[in-house]
Amino acid sequence: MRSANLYSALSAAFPSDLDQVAVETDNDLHYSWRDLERASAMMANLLQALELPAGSRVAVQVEKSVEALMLYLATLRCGHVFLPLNTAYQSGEIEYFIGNAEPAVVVCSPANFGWVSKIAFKAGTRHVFTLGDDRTGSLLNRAAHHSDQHTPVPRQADDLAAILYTSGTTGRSKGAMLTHGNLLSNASTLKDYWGWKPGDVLIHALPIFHVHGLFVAIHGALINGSKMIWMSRFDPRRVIARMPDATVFMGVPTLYVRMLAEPALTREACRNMRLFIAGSAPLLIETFNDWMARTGHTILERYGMSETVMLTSNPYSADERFAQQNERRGGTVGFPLPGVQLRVRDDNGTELTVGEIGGIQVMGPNVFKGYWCMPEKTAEEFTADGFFRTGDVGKVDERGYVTIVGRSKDLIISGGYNVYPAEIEGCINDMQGVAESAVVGVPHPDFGEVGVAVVIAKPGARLQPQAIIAALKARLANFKIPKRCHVVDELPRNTMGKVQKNLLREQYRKEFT
Ligand code: MLC
Ligand code: AMP
Repeated sequence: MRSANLYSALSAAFPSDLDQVAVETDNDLHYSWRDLERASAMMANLLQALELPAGSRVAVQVEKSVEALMLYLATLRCGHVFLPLNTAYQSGEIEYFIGNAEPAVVVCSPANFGWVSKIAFKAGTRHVFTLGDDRTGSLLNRAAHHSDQHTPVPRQADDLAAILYTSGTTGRSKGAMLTHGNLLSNASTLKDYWGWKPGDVLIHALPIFHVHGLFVAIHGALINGSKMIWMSRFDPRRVIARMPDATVFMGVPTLYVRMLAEPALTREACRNMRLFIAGSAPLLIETFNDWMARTGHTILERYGMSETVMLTSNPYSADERFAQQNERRGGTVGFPLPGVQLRVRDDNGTELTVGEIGGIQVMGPNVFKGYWCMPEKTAEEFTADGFFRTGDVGKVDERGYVTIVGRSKDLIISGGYNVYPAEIEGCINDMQGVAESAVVGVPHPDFGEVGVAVVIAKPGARLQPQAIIAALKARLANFKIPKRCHVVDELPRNTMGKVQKNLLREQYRKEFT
């Protein structure tokens, strides 16, 4: 049978002249397609020399660098499973991921080797390498001894390519298992749907440990043989300054909000740009309209998840003949992508009709294989007829545009990162003197939404909000920390005794606006 290794499909699209620039970094390094091919081959040979069982996990928590991208490609090449981890995760979080995924290899930043290797060795991982964002680390040192030729290991479409951890509404994070087939089908669909063409250049300013930066952006460029202008971190001024050299940009709404605050964002600055894509969090209609007024460009909003990669998108087509079809509508996430079935159901599972609001369910070649080692959780999230329950609440209008109106999952999306109140509440409730807590999301001008913690003290205990925040900072990734904490006497409850988070959200709605 023909191999479905994702790397083979991506590299087949590399330009015939492998000496062209594939990635240009913000510190002026130029990597050719040949560099990507060779260096990822060397890393793949290193991984293969470790003689790991098929499907071994390679867990990676490193700063953004082109070498980290090569490590992803190397993992695909040798048929192992890539497990990217947010650089903000702290030791308790990393301990959980490593314990749950049992990776055979862990790669971390040189500065974190001490504590990460301790966790990894304790969990039974035998190989821990380091990789810095300045082309240093034991991974590169070791890979340098290996051949720069490597044939991708044959994989079937159903074989795992990556595991992305996504937090649960209750309990701990779940590892979404994505296959070579999931990722390739989505990348191919988006290449056509977004009209990728020769000469496109992508500005890549997102982190590479989540779906948006790792799959949507990187696969998009690679499968089109397009150059990437690679920014180690998002800086609105630098992105605007590079727009004349680029054609495509992808970002979470916060990035658009921050660029709008820059006077340098003008029609002239965007003159060569073809497409601005937004997703991962709701794009406010004001941002959509302001962007159009300032730049003359209509942001294309799309919707996806770790479990499904991309599900829906506003249309790209610039073909006048499809005027009805090609309008990008602010406030909507567009149409289900080709091959994706999307339906809206009420709580009893009854299919809803046009305009009715309910739970969004999806099916398609992009939908993941399940949660790593959690068959019960997986079963819970799928309907009897095989649709995945997204946990998003929405509606479909008469023309087929999908709008997301909310979430049935208790989730805050802050600057494009997901924060699960249950996890934060658990940490606060463990603190001395705390009787109970509730964390709710409230509007924020920069991050879209941020968490606010509302805490009740045990009788006789005195709690300081700042001390609670400081204690959380020591345990959790920084983006999860509530931006404010209130110590109160009681929480609003319904007749069943359940905390009414909607009332808290209302009460603190204006904290930041
Ligand atoms: C940083 N901070 C945040 C935050 N990012 N707080 C809340 N939410 C966030 N997203 C806080 C830090 O804790 C710190 O606080 C302060 O801001 C400065 O930190 P920083 O690291 O310097 O921030 P900055 O570089 O400005 O980062 C902001 C950002 C970043 C918006 C550029 O968050 C980002 O890159 N977001 C993109 C996330 C993303 O890629 N999501 C895709 C998920 S995939 P303090 O108090 O310590 O100073 C997905 C599926 C799909 O959802 O559909 O795409
Ligand atoms: P993640 O688990 O990080 O993959 O986040 C996926 C979630 O992000 C989805 O379930 C949605 O709630 C949200 N999301 C992604 N894109 C959009 C969008 N364009 N509009 C609103 N919410 C979005």
